[in-house]
Amino acid sequence: MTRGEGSPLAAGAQYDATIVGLGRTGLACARVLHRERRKFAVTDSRKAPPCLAELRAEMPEVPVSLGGWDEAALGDSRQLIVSPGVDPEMPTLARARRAGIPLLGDVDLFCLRTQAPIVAVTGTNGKSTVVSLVAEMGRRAGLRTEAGGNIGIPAPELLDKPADLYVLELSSFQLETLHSLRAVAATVLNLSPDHLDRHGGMQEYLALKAHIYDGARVMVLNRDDTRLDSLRQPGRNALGFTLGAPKAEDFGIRDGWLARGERLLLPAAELRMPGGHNVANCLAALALGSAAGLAETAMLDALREFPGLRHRTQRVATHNAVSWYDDSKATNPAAAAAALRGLAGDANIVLIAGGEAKTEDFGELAVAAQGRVKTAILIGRDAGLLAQALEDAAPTRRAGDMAAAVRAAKRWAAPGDIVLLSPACASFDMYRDYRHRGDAFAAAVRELLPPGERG
Ligand code: UMA
Ligand code: ADP
Repeated sequence: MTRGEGSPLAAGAQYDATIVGLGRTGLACARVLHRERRKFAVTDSRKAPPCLAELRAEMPEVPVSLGGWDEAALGDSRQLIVSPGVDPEMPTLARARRAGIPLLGDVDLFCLRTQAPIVAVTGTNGKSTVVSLVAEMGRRAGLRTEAGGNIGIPAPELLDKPADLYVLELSSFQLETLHSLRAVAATVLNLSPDHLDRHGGMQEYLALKAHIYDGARVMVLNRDDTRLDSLRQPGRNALGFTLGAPKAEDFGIRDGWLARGERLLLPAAELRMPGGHNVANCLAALALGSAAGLAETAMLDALREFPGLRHRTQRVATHNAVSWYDDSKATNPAAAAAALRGLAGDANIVLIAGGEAKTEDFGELAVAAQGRVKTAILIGRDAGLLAQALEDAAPTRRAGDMAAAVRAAKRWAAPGDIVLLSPACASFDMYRDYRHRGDAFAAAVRELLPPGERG
């Protein structure tokens, strides 16, 4: 039976579950339940959710209710499987929970169906980089290794990819509905304000992130981020990482080398990914990998060769001794500040930033810009907010679009300088997403190069 748009779910049907949200996650959950011949329904507040056509083609008998949530139907389910984009605190779901109906997420659905060890990564910034690194380490160590979660592959899709090791990127949204994760190693990489519109405040945000450690065999801790101090749990297995000298079995830096305790492992200069923030990512990956039992030689080989991910402090051109970096994935001030601190060294930076601000607090960016940014070229809806925030830190200029920003950057950059797109803002005012923005930057940079060097 296929229900029409907006029609109520069948009353009294006693579903095993209702899937709330029909994006990529909802569809992945539906496929799992369908395969298991479970009786379930799907609902989405949107009239035309993204994965409706696939659901109807693959499982036409599944009841679908769209354009709002049908409370009676939700109440008729033994559990609700809530997509990350849906706030579990919204009144309908809060009422269902109060009525005793358990809410779980897609990651639970996955965890309850696999025995393979899981490495779990959360944090405000660096998640995708660390997840990709650990996955590469696992492969080098000869394990079938699959990565998924917030990185773009809903965890339930991983059930189709048998593996010896799974590496999951978990957002705070996914941690909100997670109960069954028992990771072999887990970490909160770092913490700075993000998604507070949904979570309310930093305390709530931190409390959610802390769930990643529930039942974890080894807690991997960032020893440098004091905002995470309260997460320590004396008596539990823990392994730390730091950009300072490491104590005991922790990972850190000694005399320019990545080190474990006193033991030198690899010169930081041999890493391909640029920036101190990426050194921290490598150390976190080493700690996670070793907690998961991966061979050290395999991990170090992976670190030596990993080029970094696209749109994360990725060098897209060097011309006239000016290096151009695409860091479009820096959608919050802490990420852009880390890129500035990580890349600057002795070089001056021409920063291109702006877009749709996720916060009004650009204090951390202003501090990082001081003494590093020779000029900031601002674009997008909240350019004014950034201009105000950076006022005392660096000269600022406005540009109408990315091409104009790149042309202006070329005028201001001298040999030895770096031009860095690190927006500190979301992209949706001008672009489909951060990839689209990064590609627009790279294309505009290519336009400025002599034809023979455009690649
Ligand atoms: N939505 C509705 N009504 C609904 C259901 C969803 O309006 O009934 C809206 C949500 O408000 C949201 C959008 O639809 O804006 C997508 O929500 P979804 O839960 O259907 O999302 P998916 O397409 O399944 O993608 C989700 C993650 N999206 C979110 O958390 C918003 C993806 O992370 C993730 O890659 C994917 O699952 C696989 O795990 C994206 C993201 O932006 C990249 N994550 C945030 C971030 O990285 O900062 C947390
Ligand atoms: P996430 O998946 O958490 O968004 P990514 O690995 O995609 O993280 O990196 C996003 C951006 O965050 C990068 O472009 C960079 O600006 C910044 N970043 C990366 N690693 C770190 C880190 N360890 N600390 C702070 N900022 C970082």
